[in-house]
Amino acid sequence: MCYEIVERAKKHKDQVAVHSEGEAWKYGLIVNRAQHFATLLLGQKEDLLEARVAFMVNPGVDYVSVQWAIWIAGGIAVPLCLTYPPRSLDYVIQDTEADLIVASDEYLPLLEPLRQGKRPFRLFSISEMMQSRMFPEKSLPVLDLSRKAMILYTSGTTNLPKGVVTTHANIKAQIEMLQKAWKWERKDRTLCVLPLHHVHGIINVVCCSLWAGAICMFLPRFEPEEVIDLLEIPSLSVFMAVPTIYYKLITYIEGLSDRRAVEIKGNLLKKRLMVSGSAALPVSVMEKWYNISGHWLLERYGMTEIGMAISNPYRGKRKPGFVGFPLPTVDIRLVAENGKETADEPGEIQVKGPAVFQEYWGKKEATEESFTEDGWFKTGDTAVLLDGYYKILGRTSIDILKSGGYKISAIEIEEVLRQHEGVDDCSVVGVPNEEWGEIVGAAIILKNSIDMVAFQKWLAERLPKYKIPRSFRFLRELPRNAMGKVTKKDLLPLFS
Ligand code: MCA
Ligand code: AMP
Repeated sequence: MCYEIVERAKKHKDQVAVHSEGEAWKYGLIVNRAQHFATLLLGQKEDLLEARVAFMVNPGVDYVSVQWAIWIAGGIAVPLCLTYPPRSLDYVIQDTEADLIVASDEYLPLLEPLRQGKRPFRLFSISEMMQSRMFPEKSLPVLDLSRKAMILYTSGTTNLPKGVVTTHANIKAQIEMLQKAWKWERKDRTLCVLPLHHVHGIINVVCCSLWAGAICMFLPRFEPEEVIDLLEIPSLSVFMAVPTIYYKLITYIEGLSDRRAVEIKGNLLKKRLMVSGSAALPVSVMEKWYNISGHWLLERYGMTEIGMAISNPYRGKRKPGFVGFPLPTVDIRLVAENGKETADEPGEIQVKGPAVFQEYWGKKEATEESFTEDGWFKTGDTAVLLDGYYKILGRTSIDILKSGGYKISAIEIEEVLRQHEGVDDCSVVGVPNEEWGEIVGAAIILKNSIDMVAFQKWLAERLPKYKIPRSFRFLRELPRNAMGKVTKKDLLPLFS
């Protein structure tokens, strides 16, 4: 048996699956292409046996074909962020020990030099794969659902990001709970504007729509005007995004004439479902979006390690500032500071269920530490249950930030800043920001004066755009407690 999403696709082979690069691509074509790519990835082998296959492929038909190819060949799919600088790409490639990499042609110049690194890998370009002779279809391996399927990188309280390993069974559970809760149907059509190296884009948008036999339209990058134009397509029924995207869409629509805004509202009203997640949705954004579109956004809570866990109802009251109820198959408990389960006090959200990840790649200790002895995953998020609805209160660690829906480790950025010759010491905090949720703020003690333009360039070579500090404070000393530890709560007011 091949991976289930591909088996399902075969049942509606003549139906359109993907809209990308201005063209419509049918399920049957994508299945054939995935089988062809799988044959090439396998070469002489019969099963990739969980070999890591990293892929840096543009959103659209190529992305889906490669992801399916890796799965049906028995590999582990490792999607790479398209905007990472070479150092960040190298980290993921080395950490997963990827032997095979597939890339859209434009990324080859970026990846080619990395082959000279500690671990050489085979690099396939999409155009080379497309041109290569069609082998007689190889028999593909029979996959057990317990096999590892994907590794996604997520920032934690430690320095470098950790690879979150999910099995085919985990992914199936993550998809099926959303099919049920959000009523995905074959007649749906969705628009993907999210990056495809995170659960929100990969699972909630792309896999869920294709699992249902629906159509997934891809925009290569988020552009408010284009998104609004596409949302006006009458058959486009489902849209999912992070709060920053809704904020940007609101700003764009507020700049249009009243007549155009009324026209847009008329079209948005016809959508079946609009979802927000990945970061707290400010009540002000929810209310403004209601005025603009007539939709109360469905806010839900999730995490790379667990997929989605809590959601406002599809039908029923969506409470501003709350994330709702546990999704099907998800068990949730809150654990207070005294270590006891609580029903009426704030506590850490702990999660159990078939969607919860298997392990952090190559990090046995970190995996063990993230679960309780009786198998609950500790999210590090604090919530409270009020009138049956969960409300997220924040994170237990001040070192985890959320900016534009991206999770960022303050420690990772501090480690990078300290490598700069002009930096003596530093501390990084998340500065509240209406548009981005938080922006990265860096308090720095300088050894000697630095040229800010050169400094920004230096940072851009080492960090993806969204991790680069946006606000700087240059201090003589950092606030510390009696133990000598920087008190980040005292730093924050300096950024206001
Ligand atoms: C970019 N800029 C920023 C940031 N990012 N400024 C402050 N903070 C940031 N984080 C600046 C750029 O430097 C640039 O400035 C300008 O904004 C536009 O940059 P660009 O990269 O073009 O930004 P964008 O395309 O407008 O991106 C905004 C975005 C993006 C679309 C909201 O951040 C995004 O796709 N976020 C989604 C992330 C996501 O999917 N997370 C899900 C993970 P200048 O013009 O001055 O150069 S969480 C998850 O999966 C869990 C399971 C869950 O619950 O969902
Ligand atoms: P990531 O590791 O990138 O998957 O991010 C998961 C984190 O995003 C969670 O641990 C939460 O801190 C945050 N998050 C996701 N959805 C929400 C939400 N609706 N409200 C508040 N925080 C959220």
